[in-house]
Amino acid sequence: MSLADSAIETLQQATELNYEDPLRDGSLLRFANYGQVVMTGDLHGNRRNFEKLVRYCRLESTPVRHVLLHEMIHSDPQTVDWVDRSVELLLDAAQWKVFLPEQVHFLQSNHELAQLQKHEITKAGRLVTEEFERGVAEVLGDKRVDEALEAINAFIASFPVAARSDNGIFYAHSLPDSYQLDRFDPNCVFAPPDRLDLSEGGMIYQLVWGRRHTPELLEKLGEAWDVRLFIIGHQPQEMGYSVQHDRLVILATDNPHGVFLPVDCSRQYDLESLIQRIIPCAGVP
Ligand SMILES: [Mn+2]
Repeated sequence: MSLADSAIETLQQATELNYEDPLRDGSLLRFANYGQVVMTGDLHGNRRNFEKLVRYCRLESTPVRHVLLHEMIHSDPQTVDWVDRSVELLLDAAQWKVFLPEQVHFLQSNHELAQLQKHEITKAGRLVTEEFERGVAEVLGDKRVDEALEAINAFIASFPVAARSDNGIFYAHSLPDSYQLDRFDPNCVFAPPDRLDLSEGGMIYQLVWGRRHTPELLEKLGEAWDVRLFIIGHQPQEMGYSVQHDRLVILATDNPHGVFLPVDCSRQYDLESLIQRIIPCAGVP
């Protein structure tokens, strides 16, 4: 079996498992009031931090622990002859899902959505979706590249949009912009993925692309989703994380200061006690 053959098979299995996830309510994952959820920030192909996350989580021996992954693809150029090999991280993550389907989960993000929709994102003048495709051909070979890209798209389309734990915490790649306050329907997360409006300007598009979050927006969303605190990624964090408006934590897992955040679902948190739980990847052996 070639690398492409096994990659396509893994992606197809992971796609099925995403749809069958028993925690799913439409496109929302609901975590109960026990166990742990490890929230990450953007990974953007950072395999070093991903491997640390895998080592920290020890999911095989910690069955009550879950992990949420998002924005795994589209890495930044390292050298002149650089190729975006972030598909390798995506495949590692899909494989992790296949091994431990009840504990590994994904959330929709704007880079993955852009790849699915061939929506051209430029990062410093580069077309990241095309660079990703070139990387897929390099990593998996040219022979089945179209089928591999198709399997990647189906995998991305199967992602839930957000998660919620019973102790009042909401997890997503981002939240809508505050100027969408009156137009955004918080109930969109309850729709099944095949009925989601992922198109430009659609509800999920707004949720994964938004950046300006005001106290009013968080108040409205908190009420609609019955949560007090939010953990997201999306906005680059050179020092690993930041906090906004006393209830929003923004994580990044894609740089040397990258972090992740294990949340005990049986525990009530305020912002201070939540950020004390943040773990730097650099601290994981
Ligand atoms: Mn993003």
